[in-house]
Amino acid sequence: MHTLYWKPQSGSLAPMTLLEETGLPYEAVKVNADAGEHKSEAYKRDVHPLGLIPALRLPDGTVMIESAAMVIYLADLAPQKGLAPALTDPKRAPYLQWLVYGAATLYPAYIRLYHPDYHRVREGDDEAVKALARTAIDTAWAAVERGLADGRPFLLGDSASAADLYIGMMALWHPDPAAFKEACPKVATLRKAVWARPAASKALAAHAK
Ligand SMILES: N[C@@H](CCC(=O)N[C@@H](CS)C(=O)NCC(=O)O)C(=O)O
Repeated sequence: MHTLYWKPQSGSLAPMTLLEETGLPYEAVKVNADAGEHKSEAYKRDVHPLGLIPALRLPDGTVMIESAAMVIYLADLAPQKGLAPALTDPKRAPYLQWLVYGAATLYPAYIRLYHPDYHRVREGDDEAVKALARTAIDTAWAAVERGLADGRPFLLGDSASAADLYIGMMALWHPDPAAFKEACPKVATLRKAVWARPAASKALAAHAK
């Protein structure tokens, strides 16, 4: 059985979505982030060495960190669900590209926007950090929008993959939903399709609390 360490309104939405989509049995352990549980020595020792969420305990007891890695791992565990192109499928390359793009390009830009204090070198830096982050976020989304320019509903074509679920999570985090929908209508449509899925919507409802 897998165990997901999670909290509402966080990146644990992605692995929880995959757990729901794949139907793999799992236990969800809600981390009391308001009380700073994830910053405790015990949590850093036993769960996530950086004191972050999510973390996924595997059936053999080891713990996996990094949300995109969890998404790739879980999708591969349930090939019958069709959420991950096979290793030899030409779609495997763009699949991995968009997943890593989400993790390496979009996620850190959002962290800069919502936690400018993490990047503060001097008092008063926060507004500049946020402005640069907002530009980086919008530039990054424009590239995703271009990836859908041929009219495909999902990143790899006609059907949703785990990359859409991951990118669909990032699309929920934009600070200005109206501006986002106007600038990136195709991504907004993809986002709507992702969260209309019954399994995905269950994870989303848990994360809204
Ligand atoms: N690269 C990590 C990022 C994890 C991360 O930054 N999680 C945020 C929540 S979305 C967190 O735990 N923040 C708590 C904090 O910074 O104290 C991943 O993809 O799992």
